[in-house]
Amino acid sequence: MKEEIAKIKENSIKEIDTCKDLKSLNDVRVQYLGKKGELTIVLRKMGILSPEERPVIGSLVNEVRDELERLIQEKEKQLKKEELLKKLRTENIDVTEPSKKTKLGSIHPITQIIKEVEEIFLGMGYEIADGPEVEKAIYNFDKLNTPPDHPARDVQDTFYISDDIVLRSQTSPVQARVMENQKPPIKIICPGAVYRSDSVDATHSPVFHQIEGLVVDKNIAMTDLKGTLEMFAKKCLGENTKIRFRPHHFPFTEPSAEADVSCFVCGGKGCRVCKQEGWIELLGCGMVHPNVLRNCGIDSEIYSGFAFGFGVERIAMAKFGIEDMRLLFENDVRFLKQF
Ligand code: 2NM
Repeated sequence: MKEEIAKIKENSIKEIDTCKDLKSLNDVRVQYLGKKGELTIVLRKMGILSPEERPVIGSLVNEVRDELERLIQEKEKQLKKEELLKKLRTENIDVTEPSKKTKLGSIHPITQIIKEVEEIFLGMGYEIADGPEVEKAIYNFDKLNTPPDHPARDVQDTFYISDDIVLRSQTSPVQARVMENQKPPIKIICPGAVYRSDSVDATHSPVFHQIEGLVVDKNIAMTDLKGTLEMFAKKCLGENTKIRFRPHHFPFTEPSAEADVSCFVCGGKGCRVCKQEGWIELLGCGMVHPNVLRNCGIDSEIYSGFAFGFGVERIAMAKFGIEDMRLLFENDVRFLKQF
């Protein structure tokens, strides 16, 4: 058996030495040291030996196995090194080759408008506030002077999560929360997504974006509202922009108005964008209803406020000349990269 082991040792050492790559080295390892390898088989045959011979042969096999493992490891190191050197010699990299152009994305037109409006109001000393899109009906409606029988609260118009939780239909619940938690003076704008149960068409989407503004302080009057909105319209749409107010109704403001701006495309002469009107409807606004102030813990005898709100999609469509609102939500890169 000793001779058998010596033969195995001699042969395997030769074979390890002549290996040219890692694959054949592994084959040699399996052939001698594997489960059915030649050296392993010798160990299995130890049963036929006398008790005196067993430890002698056993330690001899172990010695040979250790030796082979060491040689294989060494050879493996050497082969890996050779492989690397070969790669370095043959695979040269042309560092002067131009790289693939990284395609930069662009800011979504809705985000662009929101950022632009934020900058304008930050410049006038406003802060930006946000809050939950899944909102308590109390904040979305009741505190905003919109009673339970108001048509806006119908399931036809608002998405209900449960009887008293809705997807906010406006960003004013954020403002109700700020009024509850902060003492006047309050000067905030609230941009964000809002939800209404509308069917999709060129001018409607069940999710769209709004920016609402709120100012509450002592002696806030309608003139402050008009001056603020005029300033905003000029900064946003051009210094020559004119603004006009029409009476309107909202539950949360009294008096309420809608504001139009002179068409920033034709300057008021009439064109496709303003549908020959010369004016474009910009936003809704008004003096915060005393009930709203009271509902939010503000003394309406001491404080007054104005608020306004508009849809971002409508502004983006007018400004960028987009005729179908659906384009703003489909996120087709060919569309988006135009802006
Ligand atoms: C609008 C139009 C008019 C509004 C009112 C309030 C609050 F919280 F003070 F009651 N926030 N926003 C408001 C007023 C919003 O959007 C067309």
